Amino acid sequence: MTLYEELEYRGLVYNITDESVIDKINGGNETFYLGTDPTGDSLHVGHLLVFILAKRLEKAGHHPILLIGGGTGFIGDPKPTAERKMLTKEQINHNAECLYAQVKNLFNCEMVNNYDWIGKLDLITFLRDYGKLFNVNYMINKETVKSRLDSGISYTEFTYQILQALDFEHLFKEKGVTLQIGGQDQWGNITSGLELIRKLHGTEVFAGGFTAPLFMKSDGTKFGKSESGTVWLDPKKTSPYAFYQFWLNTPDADVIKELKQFTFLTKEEIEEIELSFKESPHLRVAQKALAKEMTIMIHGDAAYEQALRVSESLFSGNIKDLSSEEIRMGFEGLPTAEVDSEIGLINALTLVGASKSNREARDFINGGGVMINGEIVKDLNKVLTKDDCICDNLLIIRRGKKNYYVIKFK
Ligand code: 485
Repeated sequence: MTLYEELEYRGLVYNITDESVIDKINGGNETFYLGTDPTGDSLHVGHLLVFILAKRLEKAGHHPILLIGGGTGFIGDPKPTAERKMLTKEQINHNAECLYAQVKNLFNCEMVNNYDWIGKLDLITFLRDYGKLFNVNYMINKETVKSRLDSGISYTEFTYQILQALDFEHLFKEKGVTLQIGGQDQWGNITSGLELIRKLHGTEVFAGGFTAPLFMKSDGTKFGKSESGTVWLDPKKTSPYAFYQFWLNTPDADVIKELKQFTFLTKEEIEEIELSFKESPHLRVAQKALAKEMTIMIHGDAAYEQALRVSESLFSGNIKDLSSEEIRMGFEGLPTAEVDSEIGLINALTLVGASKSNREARDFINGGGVMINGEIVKDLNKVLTKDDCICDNLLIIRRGKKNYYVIKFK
């Protein structure tokens, strides 16, 4: 397989600007870039595919440059729905610093910040040297602009594509960048850059664009959200355990596709997993492999071992051996009730939603289906106090095989 064929097999190709991109990719010695705007203080799993594409290109001998949009972040890439909220200078700088540190861990490559050149550009130069090269009709026909014409788009966001074009041309000139990669939503911005390069450097030079698909789950919902919201790469925002669980919960219909797209497992390894997965899907070998690869890739071996241990303890109900930190991780986002100093077990079950009524709570307790911190409790008069807490001010109730609840003392 050539590199390009491999990328196609992986499901990482959405579009390329022309056929010559294939030869250049297979040639393996181009300098390419990808950009991200500091709209938040962490990347999330929705960003990952393009970074993984970048890693694959790097492994094959290409040279990556990562651009942080410290300049474009002031403007905002138009979203299909509505105008973006403007961020303050402090927010942008803070986010840019966070992204910088995060990406450095994830992907060790040269990084640039487009504030360094966009920030220096004065209005007259911008309009004379660049604005003159962009035709408004051409700009309006970009999907990102066209889709906003009815609802309205500010002049500011309308200009965004020129700024990204200017970046591509700048990096082409200064760093020999010939290829820009991005998600499929970046197509218009990438092709604007190619236009500019051709206008300023002629049509004989090589420059190309490559987009990766945006990820949609087979049920049509957006990828990258779990029940408790966006899945971040920052372990302070999404614990490694929650991250692990996100991948572990991948639907059967998506899991093989995701193994190809997101992991560096070989074709043979994936085929082997697929075979045993199809034989007995309930064992979830494919999900386990995906969750393992991704957790190790982003958080490292130790975090994976820990996520696995927490998952297994929760599954078996044996939570006594977990550390306070692991308990917090494992129970983050579960139904929680806050109580003052003490509460009867029956009331606690109803309060936290483990039972619909006190009567049902009694039945659950009598039937031996209620555990506190991993131990069955059959005492209907049991009163929960701070002394029952398993870590600091938390205690864990389990009802039935899989339902966990948290009681938190104030
Ligand atoms: O020169 C550039 C300046 C800014 C950008 C790219 C090149 C950022 C780009 N306009 C953008 O908005 N990217 C998104 C972001 O930053 O969150 C996402 C894309 C996604 C994928 C990802 O960045 O929506 O498709 O490219 C890396």
